[in-house]
Amino acid sequence: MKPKIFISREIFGEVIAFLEQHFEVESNQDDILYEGPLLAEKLAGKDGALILASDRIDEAIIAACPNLKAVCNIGVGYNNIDVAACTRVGILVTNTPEVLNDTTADMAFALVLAAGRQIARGDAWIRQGKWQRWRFMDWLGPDVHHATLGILGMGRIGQAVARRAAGFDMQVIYHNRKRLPPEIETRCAARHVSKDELLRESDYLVLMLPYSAENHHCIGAAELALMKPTAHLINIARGGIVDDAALVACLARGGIAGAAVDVFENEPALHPGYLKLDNVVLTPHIGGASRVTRLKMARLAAENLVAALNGQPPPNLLNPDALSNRT
Ligand code: 8YV
Repeated sequence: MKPKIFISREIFGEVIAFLEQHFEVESNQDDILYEGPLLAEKLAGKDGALILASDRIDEAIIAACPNLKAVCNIGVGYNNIDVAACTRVGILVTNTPEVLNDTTADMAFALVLAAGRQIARGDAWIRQGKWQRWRFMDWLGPDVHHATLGILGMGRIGQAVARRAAGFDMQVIYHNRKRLPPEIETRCAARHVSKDELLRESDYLVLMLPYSAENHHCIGAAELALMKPTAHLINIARGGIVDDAALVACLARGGIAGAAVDVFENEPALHPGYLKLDNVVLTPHIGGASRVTRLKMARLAAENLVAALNGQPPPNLLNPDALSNRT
């Protein structure tokens, strides 16, 4: 008998077809968001799950689904999964690193340019019928070239952002818990600085760090107060890293010049203050959303699930300790 799996949200048909070669598949192609007990009901009796960032795998779900052996996330960030609880009961957890690096770095740069060069604001202004005559002295904003790009969280995506900055002759500074080896710093032309220095010096500060309890609100009122009034903040990492209420208040009083935000606390709900501001560019968590990349992510997650349920080590196993806790 084939193992049973649940695919939690709508994904590519070709990936479902691949999984059907290996498993008995129940798939939610109506894209209903199952939460808490409803998700537990769907996962009960399943051996594996292919899930997205919107699906929360917590202690209660784990306790309700004793057959579950593998949870494979389509996404590099996995703060939606209680990995420690999975490890304790031998559930293998995987993610999809690397395949989205360049797409997400492209988006980070798009947001740097959109925020600095007032692209969304200009677009909205034209659509509102406000463009009556062209004026030489209108729309005078900052440059991107030769500005200082700060990167908080210099993992694989942060490094890809840094490499793009070379094309704009930017100075790149970064802060990371662990300083990068010199050869990577050279390749990225990036200088390690303290978090305070990063906040003080950056003209464009890109957040690229994973969410964890430790990183919750790591950009709040105190950190924003250190930034230049001419600076722009770009959050493409995870909601919750920025205190949205503090950012809204700071943008409203001109504490920093602008922001671009792709990820929000409690998304898709967002702080209502964002909608009243014209110095923030808002996008709906689309950092990795190119067709090719999303397909690569879904395929990689599916390959992880096939390996995990066939007794092979999945390529992107996050909790190797779970292997020895399997019953
Ligand atoms: C994904 C992301 O599309 O990979 C991540 O961590 O934030 C996104 O690019 C999302 O997680 C889908 O589950």
